[in-house]
Amino acid sequence: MSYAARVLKETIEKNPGQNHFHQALTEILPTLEPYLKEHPECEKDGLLERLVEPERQIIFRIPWVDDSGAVQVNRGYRVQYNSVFGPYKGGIRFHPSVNLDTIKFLGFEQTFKNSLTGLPMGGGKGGSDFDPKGKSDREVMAFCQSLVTELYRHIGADTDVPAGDIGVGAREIGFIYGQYKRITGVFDGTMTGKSPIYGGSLGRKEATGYGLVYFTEQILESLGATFKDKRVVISGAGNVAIYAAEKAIQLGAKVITMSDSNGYILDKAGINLDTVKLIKEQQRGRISEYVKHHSGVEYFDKGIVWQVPCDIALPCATQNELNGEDAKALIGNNCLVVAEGSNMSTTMDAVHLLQKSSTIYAPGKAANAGGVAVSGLEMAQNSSRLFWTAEEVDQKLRVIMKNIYTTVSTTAIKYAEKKDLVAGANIGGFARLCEAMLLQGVI
Ligand code: NDP
Ligand code: 2IT
Repeated sequence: MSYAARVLKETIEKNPGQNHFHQALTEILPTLEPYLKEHPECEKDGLLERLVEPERQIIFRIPWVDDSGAVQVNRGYRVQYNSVFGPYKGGIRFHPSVNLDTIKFLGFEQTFKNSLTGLPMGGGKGGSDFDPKGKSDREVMAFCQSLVTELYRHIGADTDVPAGDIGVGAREIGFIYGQYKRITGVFDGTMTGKSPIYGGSLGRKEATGYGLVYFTEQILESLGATFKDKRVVISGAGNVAIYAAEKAIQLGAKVITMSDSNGYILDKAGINLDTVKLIKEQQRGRISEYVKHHSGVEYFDKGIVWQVPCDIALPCATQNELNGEDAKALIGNNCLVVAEGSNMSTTMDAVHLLQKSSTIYAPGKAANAGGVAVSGLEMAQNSSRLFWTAEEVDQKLRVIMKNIYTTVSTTAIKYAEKKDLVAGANIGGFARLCEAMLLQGVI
């Protein structure tokens, strides 16, 4: 049995029931084989065994009082995965489905993603099973303040810098940072995705979606194509989806679908993003309300966007939202590129189908790295007490996404095949992690 196969088997056995974590391990470890063969020092140094085990996992109680006066208790998590490159860095997710398994798979992926950015950030992830949907602003604030009353002792500008993810946007980050500052008495920028008025970076809100489109642009360029006049199918209607749509539209594409967990809209004339922003960012409403604003639009409360014929597919909602049947539909419709805005958007069988087809598949740890990359830029601005213009940040984001594409595509050619951006991203991230971990000794 190879080194990677042995560690995969042992890690799965050691973490029973953590199916998302198993999936991430199964997607990553086997692709590292060619690199591990070339670098026997990795096995000698127990590199993989150390990499799959988080440095620290924190689970805590979050009690808070709802608007009716009742006490509620949620569970909080922070998994500090790997600090070889810098402070742990990764988002916080609020969703009822969150458990230790979710946070571990996200933290593991994040470690590779952050390595690919080349910025000084380790990997981590956090979250809670709290559901912000339908809660008042006061309830969300009470919850966030209680979360930080425990979390503050584990985070800090040089130790662990959280950010947003599903269910955590500017409102939640403001409440979290405010309470962190109050308890610690320090304004040190811990938390990224802050509003630019009190220390956030311009361009962070847009960064994941824009970065996803910049990455996809590189893939299209390799095919001699551009976004112009392409039909783009997007899932989700949150932070990543909205700004992926915005940049794709700016580049001349037509975005024809968006969705939420209730259903999807199909607007063949091209989605009006101002309406989506109004519904989602201001009213916190449902995507179904879009049909009240525009004629000729269809709303489906069943089915999924991937059956809609398109040239480019950008999953931007959640994990495992694109399965084998969806992949078959996309391939059958001659979709050129599937690029992941969400983390682990695609099931394993769908990944295999896409890789065997002529559709190019780009994994999230490369394609959606723009968000955390601009978080890294926010940290740099905070520690130098400077603000960069939106243009400066966007320019840096473009360069980072291009560099990631170059790393991923050249690594794919060297160790697998040109189209295998999965191996390219995994080995690209791993090679840097290995080198740095070997230099820091057995820790
Ligand atoms: P948001 O909370 O802003 O939006 C999430 C969107 O996805 C909503 O439309 C939501 O619909 C939908 N969604 C969430 N969970 C599910 C589910 N279980 N089933 C169906 N639809 C669902 O989150 P983000 O846009 O920030 O995050 C989206 C994805 O992108 C996640 O996978 C996240 O990890 C990833 N990501 C985010 C980054 C960031 O900077 N924010 C960076 C890199 C990756 P509904 O409102 O109905 O729940
Ligand atoms: O998955 C991700 O990369 C994020 N949710 C963003 C993390 C960050 O620290 O900006």
